[in-house]
Amino acid sequence: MQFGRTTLSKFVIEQTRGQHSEMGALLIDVAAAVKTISALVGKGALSGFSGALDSTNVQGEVQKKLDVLTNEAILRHCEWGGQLAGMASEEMDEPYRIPDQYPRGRYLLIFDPLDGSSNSDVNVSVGTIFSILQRSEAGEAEPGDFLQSGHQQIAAGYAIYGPATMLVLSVGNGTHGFTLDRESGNFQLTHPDIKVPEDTREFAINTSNERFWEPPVQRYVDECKAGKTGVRSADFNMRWIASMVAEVHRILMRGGIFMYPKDNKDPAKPGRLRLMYEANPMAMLITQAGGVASTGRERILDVPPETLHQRVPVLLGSKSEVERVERYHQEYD
Ligand code: AFP
Repeated sequence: MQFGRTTLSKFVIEQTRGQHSEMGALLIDVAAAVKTISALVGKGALSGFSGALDSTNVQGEVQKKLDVLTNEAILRHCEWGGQLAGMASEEMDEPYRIPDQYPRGRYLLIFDPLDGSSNSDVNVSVGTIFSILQRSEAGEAEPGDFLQSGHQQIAAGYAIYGPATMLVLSVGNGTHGFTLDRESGNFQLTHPDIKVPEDTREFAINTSNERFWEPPVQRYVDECKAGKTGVRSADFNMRWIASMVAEVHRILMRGGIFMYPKDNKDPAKPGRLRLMYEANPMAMLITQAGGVASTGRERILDVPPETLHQRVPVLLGSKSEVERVERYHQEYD
């Protein structure tokens, strides 16, 4: 089927025709930024950009050179098109103001330019996560415009820079996967209408935090580890890649449950992952694929944002397992 595959551009133009056609052009610019980032991270140590800077981001995390470079790549690819009222990123304390020489639109692009970047120096898959919201009219975004719940997302997606570079996207009509054909430079539709298997025997959690978990999470993981000898009467497998994009991608491909729960390691932090540019976009993709995304006590997409960089507990993946953990939280509370 040499010429029969759908490209991302064709898909996006067809899916956004009409009310959101301008967003279609924005998504094509995001895909162009992803290609730039793919080429950069694909060079590994040859890029000359390995290692850390002596700067920290708003999270207080040491910034990698690639964090800053990939952030710049997205800003440059997307600021000029006239679709955006503003942008926000994990790597920027405040929202980015569209330069005056460019027209402004009504969309808001929020992103984590290089998720899993602590893995970039050890050649493990990393990714870019993005979310698109809109404001009522075109113009300069106010900080408050970004604080919309996950249900308000018009589109969400991620790129995964693995053996293949893929872009997984939802515009509210299912979740679809595209693979970068490096010869043509096109993203080709390879995984239309992805569905998360409702059941799974695979869980992902950083068990080094076990002593800090709340009892319902402890109960769930203990039962998985007990396998056939315990109440689940089935053996489980465990994965932890420490790159959320890679975990979510695996779950979209074959099912599973990913957990970064609330823990009392740092009581000031209600979780590690950020609501606006990690949890919300991933929750849209998982939900559109028939999975569930929860804090354990409420669905991620319902969480009302209070601050741009707020953190939230995340449990997401196969419906039956996430709902089991939610039930354990209800029984505990
Ligand atoms: P970095 O972007 O700092 O590497 O963090 C990645 C991440 O936000 C998410 O992608 C992983 O699931 C999670 O952190 C890994 O956290 P631990 O390092 O505590 O396992």
